[in-house]
Amino acid sequence: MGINQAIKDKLLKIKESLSGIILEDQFKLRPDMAKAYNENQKNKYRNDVAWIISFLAEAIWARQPALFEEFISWLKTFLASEKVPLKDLKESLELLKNRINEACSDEENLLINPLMESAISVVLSEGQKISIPASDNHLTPVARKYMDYLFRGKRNDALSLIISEVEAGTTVREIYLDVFQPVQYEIGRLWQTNKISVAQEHFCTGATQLVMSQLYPYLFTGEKKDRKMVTTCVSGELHEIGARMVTDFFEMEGWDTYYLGANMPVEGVIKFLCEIKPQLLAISATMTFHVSAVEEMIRNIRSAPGIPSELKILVGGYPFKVADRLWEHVGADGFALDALEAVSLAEKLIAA
Ligand code: B12
Repeated sequence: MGINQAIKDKLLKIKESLSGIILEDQFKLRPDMAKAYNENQKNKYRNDVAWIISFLAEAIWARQPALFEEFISWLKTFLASEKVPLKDLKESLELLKNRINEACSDEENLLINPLMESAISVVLSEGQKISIPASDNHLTPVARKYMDYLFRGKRNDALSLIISEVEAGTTVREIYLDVFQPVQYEIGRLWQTNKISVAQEHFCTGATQLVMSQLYPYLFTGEKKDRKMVTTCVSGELHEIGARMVTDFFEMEGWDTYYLGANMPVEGVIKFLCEIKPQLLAISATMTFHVSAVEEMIRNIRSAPGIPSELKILVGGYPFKVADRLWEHVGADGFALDALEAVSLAEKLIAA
């Protein structure tokens, strides 16, 4: 086993106990905080530290410090919107670094410390990272109107808006990439900055899934290619709209598509691939701490009996956008930024 894997395993093993220890350490330093925190806040604190450790472990495993920096930048914004002072975050990162250094060997700490130090400097830096910024285009007014309907609970109006756009000639591809995708990202940003509730986010996401299903009759082009693809998310991954969009883009290009959705166990995917025998598998992951599950899924698929060696595997989702060439590290054949690119890359890989 390599050192990066060993560090990951060790950190994940101690993550729960360590998060409690860090809370106690910080309470000792800051009696004011110890007095002010109720049980709920203590739980949230421990969860946040456990989260930091998970992201650190995954970034070390992937040899991608950018994954951890990106997360700390995200956390900074998230905690600021919850009125947690940045000095508290900085202090807890310092305490965490000390405790990790006690638990790990010198050789391991040589790999861990640069990430912890750069996390602390991200907290001290001016900027804040708020999700991935959306760019404006000719459908931005439609996206705004659509989101406005959703925020006012007017799901039927949101649906009618999209259907009338499509009837007027806007393609489903444009609706997906220039309306649904930026709206979902904006919903995420508003949730991250505490401007909308989890309930509002769930309502909007559910509504968009409903509207997407109403677009189903518009997906079929009539021209069928003799090609099959399967899309899945890894075990534990709940973000499924990106995977669904990717699948629908292939359907619109005449492929036969099989969308397995969120949270799929590896064995289930392997069995399905053996039955369907597709040319392409698309794996989606949004949470950074699922990247190693993507690698494990690919490794198991490639070594399973009955899987054709020509099967091409594409990966995509948030962490693959953040970390350059992460797709190679997980053993995929390629990565694409969005659903449109995914189709052209797959066509190229299969023709090669
Ligand atoms: C909706 C949503 C949820 C829903 C998902 C429901 C569902 N049925 O899908 C629920 C409520 C379950 C959820 C849960 C969580 N979420 Co959430 N979620 C979102 C949100 C708002 C939208 C996701 C979405 O629909 N995007 C739209 C699609 C179209 O975009 P996409 O996924 O990027 O897909 C495109 C490309 O990436 C690419 N692509 C995607 N997959 C693939 C695969 C291949 C092979 C290829 C080639 C390309 C490709 O093509 C797609 C189409 O162009 C995002 C915001 C965001 N910025 O994405 C947050 C977001 C991803 N969530 C976030 C968080 C923190 C969480 C939770 C941890 C919250 C919590 N405390 O519990 C949990 C984790 C759950 C888990 N274990 O997976 C953060 C992640 C931050 C980070 N730094 O990691 C985000 C960014 C919100 C934010 N701005 O803070 N979430």
